[in-house]
Amino acid sequence: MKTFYNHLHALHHGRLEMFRGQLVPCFEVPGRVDDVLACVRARRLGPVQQASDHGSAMLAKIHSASYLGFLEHAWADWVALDPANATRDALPSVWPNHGLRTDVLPANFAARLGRFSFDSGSPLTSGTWVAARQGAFCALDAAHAVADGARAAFALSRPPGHHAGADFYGGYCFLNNAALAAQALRDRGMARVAVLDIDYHHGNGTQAIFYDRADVFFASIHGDPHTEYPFFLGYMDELGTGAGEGFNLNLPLSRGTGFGQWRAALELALQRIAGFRADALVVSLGLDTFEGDPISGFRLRSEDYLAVGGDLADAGLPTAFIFEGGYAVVDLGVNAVNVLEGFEQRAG
Ligand code: SP5
Ligand code: ZN
Repeated sequence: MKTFYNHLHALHHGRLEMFRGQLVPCFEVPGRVDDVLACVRARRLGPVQQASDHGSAMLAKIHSASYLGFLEHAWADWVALDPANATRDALPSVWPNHGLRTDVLPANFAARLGRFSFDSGSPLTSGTWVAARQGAFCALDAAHAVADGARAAFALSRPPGHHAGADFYGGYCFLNNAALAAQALRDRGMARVAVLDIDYHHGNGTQAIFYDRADVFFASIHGDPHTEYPFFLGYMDELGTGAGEGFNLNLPLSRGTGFGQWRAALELALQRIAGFRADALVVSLGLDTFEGDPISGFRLRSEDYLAVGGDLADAGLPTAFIFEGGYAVVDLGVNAVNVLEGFEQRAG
């Protein structure tokens, strides 16, 4: 399969994230994608190409104009707030929560950082907008490749996307690549699109974007939010709303879950996707379900990912793989390419 590689990803390079009262080195680092790219090449998965420019208007199909404007100018505004900010990444420290107003957009940039984010673990850097925008184009190209008849395509990019909503960032994510791919497939005439999120963390942004829609089914297998990030979404009783009721499926699993139980959840999700009669599948491919992941709690092993790819191929759908989380950098390439190779072997 073709890989659409974000050649600008390293322009987003956060240094420190807030964790329990301390600034700690970022887990979401450029080396993640470099390692996967090396494996894609070494194992000859297929051609690697840069994404074409789809223009910023495409992004507005998923994200609000005010959020996109905020992101585009964020770095300049951050430095304008204080020239010394040029040497440090932007992190929010105040949020319009708990009865505070979200209908006003203060001029102060620290306030706007909080208005458009939900955590302090996602540094915004000088190159974040350019890198995230190019990454969104990779996801759009992968969707178009699938719409043009490819059995599958891979968007290899960072920053990841599934925690980003229509007007907020967080969880290392700024633009929701999987949602953009799903929307592109809809726009290309696929009547029903399923998004299957297998990152360790619940895809709260993707769920929120499609929560009231019946044309995009969202399913997610993730660490139980009672104990795992992002904590405030991803429970089993979230079924969708309005026209979207019945088109959202959360399968939370306890910290410590191994492949047997995880795979049973995958089978359930795929059954529901088959029942939905999806025309195409978008996979939010996080590899932080790996036993060696430094910030996550499932126990999948490298060889398990070959079986995951095979199970996904058995769904029989044109599939766009969108790279998400995964922080065990040395194993990340092997694990990601195992999924993709497992898919290709079964797809024949
Ligand atoms: C895309 C994605 O996987 N985002 C995950 C965001 C998780 N952010 C909070 C992680 C807190 C990590 N702290 C772990 C410290 C271990 N000593
Ligand atoms: Zn994750």
